[in-house]
Amino acid sequence: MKIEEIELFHICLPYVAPFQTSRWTEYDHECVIVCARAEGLTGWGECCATRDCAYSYETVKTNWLILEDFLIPAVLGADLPDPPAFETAVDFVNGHPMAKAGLQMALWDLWAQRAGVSLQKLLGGSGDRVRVGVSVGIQPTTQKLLEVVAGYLAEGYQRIKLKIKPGRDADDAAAVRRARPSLLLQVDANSAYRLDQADRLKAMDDLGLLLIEQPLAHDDIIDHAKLQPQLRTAVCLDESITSATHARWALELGACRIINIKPGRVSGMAEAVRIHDYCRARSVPVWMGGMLETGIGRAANVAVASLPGFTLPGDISASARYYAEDIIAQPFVLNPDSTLNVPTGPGLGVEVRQDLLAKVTLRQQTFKRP
Ligand code: OSB
Ligand code: MG
Repeated sequence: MKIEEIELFHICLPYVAPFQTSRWTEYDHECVIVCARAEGLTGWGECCATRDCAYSYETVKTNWLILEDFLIPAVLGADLPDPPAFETAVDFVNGHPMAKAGLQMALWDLWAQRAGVSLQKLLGGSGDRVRVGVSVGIQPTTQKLLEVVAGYLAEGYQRIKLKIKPGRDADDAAAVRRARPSLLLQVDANSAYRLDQADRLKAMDDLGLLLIEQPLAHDDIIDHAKLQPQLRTAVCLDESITSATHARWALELGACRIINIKPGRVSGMAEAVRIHDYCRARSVPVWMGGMLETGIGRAANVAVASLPGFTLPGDISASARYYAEDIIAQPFVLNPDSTLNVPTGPGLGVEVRQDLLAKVTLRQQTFKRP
């Protein structure tokens, strides 16, 4: 499959509500959307880096820069029949997994369309729905948190993730637990703690949490390996796992018992599947994380989450949880059983609303071979 043209869009889409974590607050979703053309087909992808670098060193602008200067020149005009061919073509670029993943996603859309199948089918996933939950940002007060959680439960979400930070952790989580004794509940610290603050995390050990996500630094598998044995609750790594090799290191060291997979964070769906396969062979549960994606990235995440090792509900909520208007024609809607439908059309199976895309685009550029 010869890649003939690539288009980039830097977009900004407002959220229905601000999203606060231990390290940053987001008011709108800036990201790079990738459009790739080959053999009369159009494929879409989304890079998941945010405007600032609190979650990862990558940003919207570094995504654009790495795509423009290195990744796009490496793939334009090249014959890329399958994911391994793409991975080989961009292997000379160290790091920048989110930039690579956005471009790879657009090519997966093309590969699946060319094969005449859905992305789910091409990946080997199954089932018509995936189980999902919702990630709840830090709220101004515990009272407000209880109200927000109650609102999501009323909408039908059956699993809640609370963002936490020192000072807004055990008390908040205990309040939610008291209100909902049997709720599937988990917390995410986004690297807000140090190992010498383990007592704050132990304070949540009796709350029946599914997991504690990324308590320590993004690049610190070693201290996570010292923390996990001190807790009964499973540690789940997010930021620390950027490849299947990191997953192996973390599991061999005992740094976690669960892994959050985000295709964007691990350089693309191909590596996401490798992490899934590695964990599944060892009976380590995985679940699909989220980066507040538009419908494009969401469609990819839903398809990957239909692989059999994704045994815990994902951070892939309905479009309306994020956006008043998503850039896809049919937004994702929550089913009463706390699931989202897996698209069945060819490729990603979503239709991009070009009118709305143009409206939210801050910068656009088309790349062709000179
Ligand atoms: O740490 O999982 C995270 C959003 C942006 C960046 C990092 C994270 C998150 C979320 C939201 O928790 C997940 C979602 O609903 O997309
Ligand atoms: Mg996380």
